[in-house]
Amino acid sequence: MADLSKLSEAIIKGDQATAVEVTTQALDEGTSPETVLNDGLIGGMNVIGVRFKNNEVYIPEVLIAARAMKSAMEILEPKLVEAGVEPVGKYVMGTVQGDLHDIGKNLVVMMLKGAGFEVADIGIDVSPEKFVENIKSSGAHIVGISALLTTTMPAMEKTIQVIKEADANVKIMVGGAPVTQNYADKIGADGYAQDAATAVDIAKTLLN
Ligand code: B1M
Repeated sequence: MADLSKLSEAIIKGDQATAVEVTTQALDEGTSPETVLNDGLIGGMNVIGVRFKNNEVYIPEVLIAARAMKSAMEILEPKLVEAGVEPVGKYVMGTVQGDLHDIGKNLVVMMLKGAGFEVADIGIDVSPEKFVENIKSSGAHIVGISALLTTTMPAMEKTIQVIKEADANVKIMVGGAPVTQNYADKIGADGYAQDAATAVDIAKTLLN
């Protein structure tokens, strides 16, 4: 019988081969894809999220864990689709116009995926119009905007204005090193997170 705690442990350690092996074994034995996802993969990523937040692990460990998760997800995803498992929420994420930084954004995307969100990552230097287009085409519940430069923070405010004017029924989250809760409140965002693990907590709160 596949041991899903071994799968969580493999994600935490970033052990791709074991993650793939246990996922395959669990599915072959008839464990539901949802159980494999929740008890194995998401369980492991949650641990990494908490450790990252507490500075017990750093960016390389998170990236390695996310890589192991991605390999296991490649096997699991078709089974989840067959089983009709709904994502916990749909999320569109991009770096604001004029800004090319994406390392932090990518980490947030990985953690959101790890928590069961379906994420459309629309990249860097994203115009307000492209945000709106993608929110509408994906039916996203939440849009995330990342900025790393003080000079691109005003573009964040502009993006929020355009999204609101487009009447897109979506919650708006912002983040990135220069962004603060005060700034988020000032520009009318619904949520702010200072790191990737908190971003997942805030996103879950915004769904309710
Ligand atoms: Co740039 N850069 N950079 N840079 N760069 C900074 C940001 C800077 C602080 C360096 C410095 O001067 N000390 C400075 C900004 C100063 C300021 O605005 N006050 C700066 C500058 C000036 C520039 C250029 C203008 C340099 C130049 O060309 N003269 C230029 C701008 C280009 C542009 O964007 N138009 C530039 C270019 C670059 C590179 C391309 C070389 C490269 C980016 C590569 C890439 O991203 N693919 C780069 C890098 C790597 C950095 C530093 C060194 C590292 C940024 C990073 O990845 N951090 C950075 C200095 C530093 O931070 N030490 C710097 C790690 C990452 C995990 O953290 O992105 O904060 P972070 O993400 C965190 C949280 O903020 C949060 O979660 C993440 C994980 O915990 N988070 C969110 C992020 N997005 C979120 C969204 C959310 C929620 C949470 O919800 C939606």
